[in-house]
Amino acid sequence: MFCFQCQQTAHNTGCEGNAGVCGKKCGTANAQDALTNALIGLARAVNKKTPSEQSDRLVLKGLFTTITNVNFHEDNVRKLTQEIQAERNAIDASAEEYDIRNIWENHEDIRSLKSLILFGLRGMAAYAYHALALGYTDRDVLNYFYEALAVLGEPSDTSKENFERLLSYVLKTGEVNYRCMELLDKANTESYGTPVPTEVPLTIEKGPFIVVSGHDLHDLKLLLEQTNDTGINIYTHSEMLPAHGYPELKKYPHLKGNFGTAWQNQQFEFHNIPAPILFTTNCLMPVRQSYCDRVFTTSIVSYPELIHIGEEKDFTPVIEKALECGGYGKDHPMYGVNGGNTVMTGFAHGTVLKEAGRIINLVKNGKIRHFFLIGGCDGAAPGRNYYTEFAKKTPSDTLILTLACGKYRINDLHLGEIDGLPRIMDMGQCNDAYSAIQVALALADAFHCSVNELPLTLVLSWYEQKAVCILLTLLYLGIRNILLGPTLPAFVSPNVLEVLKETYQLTPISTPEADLKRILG
Ligand code: SF4
Ligand code: SF3
Repeated sequence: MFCFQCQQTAHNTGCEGNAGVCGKKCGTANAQDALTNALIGLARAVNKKTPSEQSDRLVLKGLFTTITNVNFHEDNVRKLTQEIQAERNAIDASAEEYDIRNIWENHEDIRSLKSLILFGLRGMAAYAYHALALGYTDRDVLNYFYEALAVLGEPSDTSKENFERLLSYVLKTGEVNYRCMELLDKANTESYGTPVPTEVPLTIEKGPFIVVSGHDLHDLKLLLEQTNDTGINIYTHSEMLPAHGYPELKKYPHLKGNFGTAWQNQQFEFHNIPAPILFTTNCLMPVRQSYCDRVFTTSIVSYPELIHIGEEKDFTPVIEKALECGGYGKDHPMYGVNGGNTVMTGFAHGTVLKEAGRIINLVKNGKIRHFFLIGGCDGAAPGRNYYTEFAKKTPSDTLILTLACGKYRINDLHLGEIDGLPRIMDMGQCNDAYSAIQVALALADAFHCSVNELPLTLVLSWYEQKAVCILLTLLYLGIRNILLGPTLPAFVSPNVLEVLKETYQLTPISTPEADLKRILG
């Protein structure tokens, strides 16, 4: 096997041998490569024809399946590959597959640029899939998957023209992902309303409950409906936390609070948990003995021997397990990583921009000196303490916007308020980077300047491939001076890094003190 798509890749070079750091086994990794080969075959078959709904769905499922911590089930990956091959044969059996090893073994710059495109497509497919689950699609977004997959399968030499062409596809992936995040924002807010600021308890009330993890709001909504009046409470986990801000989800009184912190802590937070856990997307870790009989998967997530809830979304097995486990005998307080017992969410662009006038005045009269967007994925790397320390050291006249599961490093800190606005405002899941962009654009408009001239710094943490597509969107939008950590991607070659540094001043994090000093002058 060879895989180097995520931040925790072995030695920051690549996972090889019998299994990856994430627990993905060699057989599954090779099956995912074969799946990607088949997707390129399908893209070649479609080649400018109008694809069927079935092709679109298979492309999204296929790419989503290969995201880190989504699918550990070799047989299911192979079954999906066969479906993709059958679809290709039905369209154009002469279209050939591609061998992804041609990318892994290519010149490091070609490998780097094609990896940026491929991993960006994987992240974007997840967002397109969530939008599709709510009935929202965008033909241009869908078409781009075929176009870019076909580009991955083109022979590549190391000429300057080819470097430039692939680089243009890297940025185009960011451009299309912007549209895709916009689509998902529309799908989420039209389906569930504009998020409103909401305080979320971290205490688990006594009695039966279900923990829901991942990003899929549609799955959560269906589970809330099916558990109505059953006496079972529902708790979000990890990236599901922002669900509490949506009016159409928060109206369910049994959506009670949030369980635990970010994904990398699940193996000890789920130890002996008296309740089932439903994974709707990443990040699932290899399950431990003390709770493996309680983990359920749905949608694209899959793991050998766990019960999978199929497309009919009948959650009866999860509900029965919740009643069987019974929950805690009395209220069970839990705490964030800094010891807090509640967290806030719901500051999406619709809500923040309602306060735009007030925020602009606070900037003009010097009460807000700087904005930080501390966003991205959490993970196990020790260097990720940087983000907690950074937030703690920000001066009291600065505002922090958060996104994605990296927020768990800081979301239980109480850093006070500026004129009634909490200093930490959570904008939502990783895909809600769209919200942050809308706020930045509105501020730039109000101050008649570019986003790069705003008193705003993006301090990003990355782990999996959704973070890749978001980074590409920010680069496409021309946003400079982004701080990135905890390490730089193994798939960014020195030459490609040079371009990113030169053109966008993309900067690796150093220490919170040094970075803050430089930013705030
Ligand atoms: Fe390694 Fe990350 Fe790939 Fe898992 S997803 S095999 S940890 S690079
Ligand atoms: Fe987290 Fe896995 Fe990326 Fe959506 S849940 S941000 S890591």
